[in-house]
Amino acid sequence: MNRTFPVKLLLSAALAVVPLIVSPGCASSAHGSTGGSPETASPPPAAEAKPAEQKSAEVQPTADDARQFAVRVNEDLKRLWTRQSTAEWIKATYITDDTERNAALVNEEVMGYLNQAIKQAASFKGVQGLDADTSRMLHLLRVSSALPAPSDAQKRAELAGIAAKLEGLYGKGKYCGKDGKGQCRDLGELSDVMAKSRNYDALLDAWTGWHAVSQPMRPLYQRLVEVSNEGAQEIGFQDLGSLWRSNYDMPPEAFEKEAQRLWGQVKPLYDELHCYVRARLARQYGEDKVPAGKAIPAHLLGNMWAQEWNNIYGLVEPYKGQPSLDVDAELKRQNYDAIRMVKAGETFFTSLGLKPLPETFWQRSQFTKPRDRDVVCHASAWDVTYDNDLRIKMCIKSTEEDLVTIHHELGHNYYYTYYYKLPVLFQQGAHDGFHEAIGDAITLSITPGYLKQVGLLKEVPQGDKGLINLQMKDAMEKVAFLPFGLLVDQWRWEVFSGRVKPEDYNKSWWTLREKYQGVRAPVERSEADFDPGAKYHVPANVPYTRYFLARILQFQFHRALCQSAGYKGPLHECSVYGNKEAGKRLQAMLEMGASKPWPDALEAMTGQREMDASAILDYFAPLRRWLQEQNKGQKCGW
Ligand code: X8Z
Ligand code: ZN
Repeated sequence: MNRTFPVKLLLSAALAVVPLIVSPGCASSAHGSTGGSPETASPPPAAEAKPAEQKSAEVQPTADDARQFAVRVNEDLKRLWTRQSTAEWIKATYITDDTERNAALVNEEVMGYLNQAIKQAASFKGVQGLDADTSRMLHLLRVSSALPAPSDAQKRAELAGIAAKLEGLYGKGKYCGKDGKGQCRDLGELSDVMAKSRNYDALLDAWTGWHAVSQPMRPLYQRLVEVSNEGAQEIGFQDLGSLWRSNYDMPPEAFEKEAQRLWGQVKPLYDELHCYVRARLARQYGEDKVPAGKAIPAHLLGNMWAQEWNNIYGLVEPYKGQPSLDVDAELKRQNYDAIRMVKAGETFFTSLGLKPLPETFWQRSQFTKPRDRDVVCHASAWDVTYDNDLRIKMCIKSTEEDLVTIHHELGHNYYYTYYYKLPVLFQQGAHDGFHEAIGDAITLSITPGYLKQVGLLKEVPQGDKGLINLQMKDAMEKVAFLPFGLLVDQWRWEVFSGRVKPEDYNKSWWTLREKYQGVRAPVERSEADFDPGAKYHVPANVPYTRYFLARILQFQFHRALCQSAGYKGPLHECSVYGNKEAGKRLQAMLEMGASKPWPDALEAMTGQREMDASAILDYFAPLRRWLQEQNKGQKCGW
């Protein structure tokens, strides 16, 4: 296996290396996500690389060469990724042609660097005596970009430009009425309609209006697929989907099976919820609009993508006359503003003994939507300099949904703050699903008892009826999401592999939405539409399976935190608020970052080495029994 290679070239190239580009993504380190973000660095200029090549002799690389190479790459990447996420931050908080071009240029540079560095790293394959850290860093380097570019400079520039444009189209997206002459509404306003309106036609109008925003993305996306696939192939992957699936410390084929195994565990619970909710929607909108035995029209579930259904809890509430679970109303009544909501989130983390957020977090974050410019409102968390420069970027509204999202984002920030001293290649979650699960695991401790304590609920629901109401509300958020969490990348994996061709992009999207979620397009769609692009993570190129994994992992984490707090009761009643032992357990995992394969991190936290849906199933056991009763005699399924 030992191959010879020009050591001097490799090292001098590394020295000359320019930055990479990574995307700050929604969460984990900028490079984890998009194309739009941190991804590239320009390759070492030929003029600098050449002389080294001429001088160097072909020698066998040693483990020490590999170690030095990894050290250098970490240094380069820290510099490059910082430049990248700085440009990305500016762009996301001020979308203009200039900030887009600026970000694209940095991304181009980062992509160039990565392409070169990864190829160089391949020369260490088979080197004897590599230490575990170095070997892991070389692996992480190879899978570090969600949008790899080919070495062709023109294509790299094209790809960076496309990525920036796609995210910009999403961020600037507005619907100005059917004739284009009405009042223009952005995603936030249209989402309010989806959440609050119970008028079939008003919902349909908001849904179709937003889904028109993504039509112009289609040719750009098609090209993004072609060029990034080429980039992935250059560094040895079959296609970009295979690169994404190689990020889980197991072969990509095994990961595909793993995701299906977990889905198989939770699908029966989802099916029961779907059946019950459909029957309630039929009562609201009529059997003709929501027929039994058929998929549910996608615009009736309170959310633009029908991914979480908690906004229509009022339509499905099992028992009327129980104490209200309406946190929105209390937030409004008590004039909670954005800062107060974020402070409430921080308080939960510090109650576990974790440190407060740095002062700069409060100075540099974007908490609310600026009135004077376009921004990317999709929530995200950042460490811009990979050095504890924590921020969130949100357009906070005083709703329970945003309170939950704040905890989610702070979970990312707490990961960052506990691993920022590691080399940048280790500044990631154990896998990306871990990163997404931290804040959510914390929100599982936001029980009615806790909410009452902080004055956001007047009364804690009691007895069986209270419990079922509460579980229904949670399930409408957590369980409803599962199939959506899985299908977004099922679609992209097929697109990247070429199994789905551009002429079938939209059709295949709806096939998967129906298959997994049991929802259908509310109006006829065609290949003039590009409905996947109406979901942020597609134009922003952020892999999505992480959220599916996180929905399962967060319950596993919650169970482990409760155990370390010495809690013995039913999982759904546990809150670790204020428990320092739980905090220590959490911190131990956060500090590991990506320095070890994820089963090691999972074991440190939970004692288990496998992802396991039994915790989410345990948690919802009372509701599941209740749903089975309710659904008796119903024509479930679709
Ligand atoms: O994108 C996010 C976070 C940022 S990582 C707000 N989430 C997914 C989504 O909004 O679609 C959190 C839940 C799923
Ligand atoms: Zn996130």
